[in-house]
Amino acid sequence: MDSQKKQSMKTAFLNLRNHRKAYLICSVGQRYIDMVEELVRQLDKYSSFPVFLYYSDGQVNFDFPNLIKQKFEIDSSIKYEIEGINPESVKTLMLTTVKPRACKLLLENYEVDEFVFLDSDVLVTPAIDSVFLNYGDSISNFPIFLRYSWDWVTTNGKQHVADIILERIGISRAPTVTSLCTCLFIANRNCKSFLSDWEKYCSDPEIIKFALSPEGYGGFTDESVANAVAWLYRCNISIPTNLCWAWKYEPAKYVFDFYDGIISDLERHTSQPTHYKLSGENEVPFGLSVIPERKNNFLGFHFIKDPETIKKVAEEIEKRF
Ligand SMILES: [Mn+2]
Repeated sequence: MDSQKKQSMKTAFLNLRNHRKAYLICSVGQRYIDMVEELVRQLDKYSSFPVFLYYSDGQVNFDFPNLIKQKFEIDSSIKYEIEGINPESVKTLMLTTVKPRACKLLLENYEVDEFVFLDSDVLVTPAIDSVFLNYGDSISNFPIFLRYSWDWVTTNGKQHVADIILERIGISRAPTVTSLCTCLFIANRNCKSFLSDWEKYCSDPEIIKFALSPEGYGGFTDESVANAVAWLYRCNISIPTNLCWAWKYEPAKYVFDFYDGIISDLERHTSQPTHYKLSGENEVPFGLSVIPERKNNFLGFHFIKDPETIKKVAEEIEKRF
């Protein structure tokens, strides 16, 4: 994209609505803090909105004009004594409260009205600002999350931790929402109560106890809780799976080869006909690697954690989007 065109698009965004917008990233531990340097560099290049990096247990060793660094403390004072359960495991689970807490702190401490949250292992394309444009006006009292390409909540034999949360809340699954991913979402000030509930159930001793018990499904993350709370709020909007799971460089090249018409052997996604799915070696198992039909809707890659691969994929995006 030439820089003049990019600048006029940015101006259009800024004039569109009077909301103060920002990106939010949250990294705990040096490995994750170092991992986001490339993502922050991309946002500096592709967006004019500020980027807030909430971090703990480490140092931020990079700077960008758009970057606001905010150190925060993990609440380690909470000590759940759960019989037969290692306190260290409880502590690890407490890290699942970090995402909603960073969101709340951002809204409480800065004049930000609306933000897009991105996981530390996300890389974006220049289309990332379109999330504000396409979904900002649709936020009511819950965040709008990226949807999974399949419905994980209904595909395991064991009782899912989300169901335990629903039992405690006293509601049943709502048919209106699909499985949601917490790696990318947009939220605003009207979502404060959702964010508090999300944080509360992440640190609920009964839920933690279940998650760590042999009967519990192991997938206890902030994501299980977010899905349960989404049912509580009857979330009925999601962002299509416009982020592609990848863990190597080759799938990223493959995606752009497809958009450039160099290859054409991608299959349509059966439940999302506007999307294609990667397969074989290019796929992150199982069925996670999905791309939208149109390149303009493609938001980036998720799940790449190796520093060298991150660099290579970011270069590929810069060259070929
Ligand atoms: Mn992630």
